[in-house]
Amino acid sequence: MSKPLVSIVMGSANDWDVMKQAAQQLKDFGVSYDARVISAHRSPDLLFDYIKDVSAQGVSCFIAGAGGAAHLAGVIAGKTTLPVLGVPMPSKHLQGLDSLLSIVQMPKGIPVATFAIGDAGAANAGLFAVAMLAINDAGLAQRLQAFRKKQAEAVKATTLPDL
Ligand code: RP5
Repeated sequence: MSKPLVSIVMGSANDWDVMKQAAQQLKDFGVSYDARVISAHRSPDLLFDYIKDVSAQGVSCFIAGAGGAAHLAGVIAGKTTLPVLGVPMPSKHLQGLDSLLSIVQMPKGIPVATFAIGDAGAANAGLFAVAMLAINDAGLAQRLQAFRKKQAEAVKATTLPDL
């Protein structure tokens, strides 16, 4: 793939099943991305180096997926002024409520845009990144309009079964 416009980072390979929904949206819209596993607590040095490297390559934003204490998005946001989109992973014991509250409760001054728990949040983070990039890309904006139109048409064409 060409130089990434979006960076997708997740704390564990176990997050990929969810985070691939973000990657899929970007792929569908032809937006280049870099996706990788880097843990804020298991490999903090690697994370800091990566943020520097990928920022120098010209990414526009980060999508970070993490579960549990879920500090990955906040740590990335602390190291860059690029927008950071946080996706809470569904966790085993608290079903992702822990991840959601951790990511959404960033203290004032270092924002993380927080999405829904799981698949919908990951897909929407991808779509949100597309929307941000579409501000300066007329072709992308047109494809996003077409995507929305298709969704609206699908709703319009929906019928309910007879009783
Ligand atoms: C976080 O801890 C990851 O984002 C993952 O969601 C969670 C559990 O990690 P694993 O034990 O599944 O590798 O770092």
